[in-house]
Amino acid sequence: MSREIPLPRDAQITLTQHILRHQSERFRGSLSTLITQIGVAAKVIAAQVRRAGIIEVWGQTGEVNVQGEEVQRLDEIANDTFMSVLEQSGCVAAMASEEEDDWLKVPEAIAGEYLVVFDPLDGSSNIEVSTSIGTIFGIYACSSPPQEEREVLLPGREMVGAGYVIYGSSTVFVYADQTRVDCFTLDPVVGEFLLSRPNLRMPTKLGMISVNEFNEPYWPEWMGALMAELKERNRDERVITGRHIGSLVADFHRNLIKGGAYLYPVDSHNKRGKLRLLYECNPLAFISRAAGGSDTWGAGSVLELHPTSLHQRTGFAVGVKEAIELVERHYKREG
Ligand code: AFP
Repeated sequence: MSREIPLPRDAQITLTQHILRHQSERFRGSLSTLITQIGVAAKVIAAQVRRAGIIEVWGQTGEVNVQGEEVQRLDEIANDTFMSVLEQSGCVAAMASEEEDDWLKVPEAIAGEYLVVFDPLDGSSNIEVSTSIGTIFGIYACSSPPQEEREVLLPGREMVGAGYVIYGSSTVFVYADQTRVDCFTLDPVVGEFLLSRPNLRMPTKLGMISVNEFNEPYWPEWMGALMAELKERNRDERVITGRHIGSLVADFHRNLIKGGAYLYPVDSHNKRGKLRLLYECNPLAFISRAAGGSDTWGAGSVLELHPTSLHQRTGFAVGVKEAIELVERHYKREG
């Protein structure tokens, strides 16, 4: 007599199995392969990060990237790894990287049907001090391979999925489609990402704020007023604490799990904002919203902005809904 095979416990479900099980009919097939391939790139990068300090990946290459920042060796390794895995995946038509001046077109013979935008190594100034860093990515479906830059400059709301990888005390892979966010942890023994936090939801209670407070002299007035209002909540009892790593992706991950908000407004030193719309803000805004959180550039979601250049920057706040509403209220009053 036959019997049904019992479903494995959640903790034993691999990234590939999970993606195949939850993929909507519309994107079945190639998108699952793409996400699996991003998982492969993440494992290769994680292996390099883990050995930083032992193998020669610390330090700068001597080059300056399109953002005007010193390129770290690990930045370059992560970028090359990500680009080569995406190109060879057969799922990608074009890509844009924070580390590259221009967008890249995949040769037609091996091109697929997705556009991927990514920051290969966010928080790279933390590499040498062994603090969490990560890769952020956003995925768009393209009906035909992009031929011109304007076809790559898509608003974030058109993404079909987004995610990030954190190389921290463990390596985690977070992936979101419009409906759910799941977190996988790399089991270094078996070399697989296993489902560790299914259907992640952002807490509704605000418990922490991530902001570089030493930017205060450059802040617009509304930012000072917002911070004062938040600090006032602690008068009788500490209900909010400050947590800021300086690795947006790691700060976001902690806020997603524990209930917090990350703030980086436009200021007098960063007149157009510091964070990059395509590679950092859009994917994290997408994930935040899929998890029940929110985001804003000041008066609306960054996902609604129509990018005009690849390396466009923006003011950004992301996290618990209540905090984002407060940001928008202050921005409106004084912005
Ligand atoms: P890097 O990848 O160049 O280290 O940039 C990191 C980042 O974009 C973001 O992850 C941080 O939260 C932010 O910069 C920190 O910038 P400040 O030093 O201006 O606070």
